[in-house]
Amino acid sequence: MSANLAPVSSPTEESTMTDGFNLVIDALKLNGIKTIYGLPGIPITDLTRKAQAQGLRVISFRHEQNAGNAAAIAGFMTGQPGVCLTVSAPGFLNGLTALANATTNCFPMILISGSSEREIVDLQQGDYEEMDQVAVARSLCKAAFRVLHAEDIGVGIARAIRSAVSGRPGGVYLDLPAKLFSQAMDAAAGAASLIQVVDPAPRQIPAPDAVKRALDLLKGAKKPLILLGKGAAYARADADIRALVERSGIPYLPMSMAKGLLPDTHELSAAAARSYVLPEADVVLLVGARLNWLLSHGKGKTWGGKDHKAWGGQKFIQIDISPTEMDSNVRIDAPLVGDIGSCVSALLAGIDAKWPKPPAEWLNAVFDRRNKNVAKMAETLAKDPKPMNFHSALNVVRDIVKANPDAMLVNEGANALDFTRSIVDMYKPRKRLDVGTWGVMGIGMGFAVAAAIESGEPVIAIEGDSAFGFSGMEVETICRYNLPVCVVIFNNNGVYRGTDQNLSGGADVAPTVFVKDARYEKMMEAFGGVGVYATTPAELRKGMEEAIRSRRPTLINAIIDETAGTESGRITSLNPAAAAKK
Ligand code: OXT
Ligand code: ADP
Ligand code: MG
Repeated sequence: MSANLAPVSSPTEESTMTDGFNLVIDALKLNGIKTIYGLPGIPITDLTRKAQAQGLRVISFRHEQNAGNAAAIAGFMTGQPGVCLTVSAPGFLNGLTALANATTNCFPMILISGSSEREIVDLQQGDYEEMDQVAVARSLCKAAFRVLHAEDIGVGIARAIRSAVSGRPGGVYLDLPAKLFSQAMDAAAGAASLIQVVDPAPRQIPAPDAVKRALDLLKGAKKPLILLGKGAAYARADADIRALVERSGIPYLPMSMAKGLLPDTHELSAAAARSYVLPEADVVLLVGARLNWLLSHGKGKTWGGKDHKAWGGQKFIQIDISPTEMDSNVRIDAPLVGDIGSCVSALLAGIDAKWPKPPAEWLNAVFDRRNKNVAKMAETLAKDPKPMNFHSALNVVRDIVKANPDAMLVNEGANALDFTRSIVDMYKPRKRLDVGTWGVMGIGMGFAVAAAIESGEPVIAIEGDSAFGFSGMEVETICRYNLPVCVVIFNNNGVYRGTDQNLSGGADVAPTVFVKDARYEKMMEAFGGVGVYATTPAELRKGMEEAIRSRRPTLINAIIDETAGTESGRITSLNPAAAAKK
């Protein structure tokens, strides 16, 4: 939290008094919160007005889920909790998906929601937007609090901040009933009741014996591998993580949102040899990555196991702030519990010039495989098929990102997601924001808005046409705040493809198919932004270059071969029908 913002008690008309509205705003400002993402209405409309009047930036959305996603990713980008503000019951519920997603992804976020009268809600007497919101939220976030008295606002906000950012970060719910806002209290007592949180995310130093155990295991490895997850990106230990990789000389694999922690073009990157290194490695160091479905639970064929449940024989070292993450899927031989910054620097202290580099046989095998895959990919990218496909379009995006490494990249869809991840290299940490742990559609425009606001850099959002539809109305928000966002819709006329047939032979189109040749770019034009219709890589390139240059809100409708996608992209095997055949 910023330490230099003094409490700014903003008295009401009677200058010696303050109220709930002002205390909430003062408490947020005192703790360095600069932006509220939300959607106004009863009972928080005046809170948004007053917050704006008192210097907080209030970004107003068209749907709370998008505001919530914006707050969540702001939390990931800054390490401070992103704040989302919603109205009671339905607005709160709209924000709740984002809160749950933030918690699942370990993004620090606070959902603040107005609520109806406790006395009426608890007797279920049918208040306006009646709901016991704390009870509903509790199971979907790290912590849920309700503040009933103005003098407790400082404590409520302090507890929400600490809960969101300390230990494993996540989502927190803060319930503020309507009556609280108008409660008056003495201004001096109000100011004194606020808390500026000291050291909100305390370091957690790993135990020396745990560090030694990890180093011993790593040193003895014949085929070591480092796996970097989004926890490593969140930890902001960029220089030490790079030093760990480079000094140890161990190949590394970035998870999706860890791409760019080291540039994807780094000589030790094994990203293009993923299916080779996972089963082959003998010791794997996990840094802020969970052995969940995205890593096939650390076992099975992906890891060289003889069937889909069998252990592949790897030994694991896991760095994580959450002790109970250890052994969640397979045995963790060397748990290293602590914050990533402290753990990595402790490991580094044991990796000196005499540290044995991994055997050349292993390195050669990994880099041969990687170089072959990269060369094969280069051939595919050089083709110029008609109609344009995912590869030829992404060849353009890849160049644009290379030329603009500070730009933020937001990405969702199935094929539009998976191809972008493997084709578009990232060069800097925390630039790639995507569907994360849940593979959730709908993060696109909320993430894009927050990425622009929090970074000030141009934002490129690569969106499947289905994915875009979940948050598409926020193009108005992007235009309203004149944000430098370039949305590129990979339009293949549907979910995965545009070619499915109705199996009954009836008149309705298949469930995965959309209106053909939809003119999405006109949505952006409707609100004063730039719309581009692109059927070739050259048109796409021109549109993207102009968007980055002008910083004007732009939507490029990139027409992709409707036959090009595969069912569920790279995760076809998770479809029940496909899984049953395995
Ligand atoms: O090693 P191999 O040979 O295997 O090759 C790998 C790498 O080595 C190689 N590679 C490279 N080669 C050359 N050069 C370079 N630089 C390079 N880098 C890598 O490439 C391959 C792949 O590498 P990768 O990606 O690292 O490896 P892999 O095996 O794919 O990794 C496994 C995973 C699991 C880690 C990875 O696949 C992953 O992260 N997947 C995430 C998948 C995901 O989350 N998908 C989104 C959900 S799908 C589905 O649920 C959808 N829905 C339902 C729905 C959802 N999700 N949410 C809500 C709220 N409602 C409904 C919907 C509706 S998707 C969807 C919409 C889809 O339609 P759209 O129109 O939006 O999208 P389109 O499909 O485009 O039409
Ligand atoms: P990915 O999807 O990239 O594999 P995950 O979200 O599964 O990443 O894992 C991130 C992990 O990082 C979580 O288990 C979380 O507890 C951990 N984590 C987050 N921040 C820190 C930190 N500062 N120090 C240590 N561990 C962290
Ligand atoms: Mg599609």
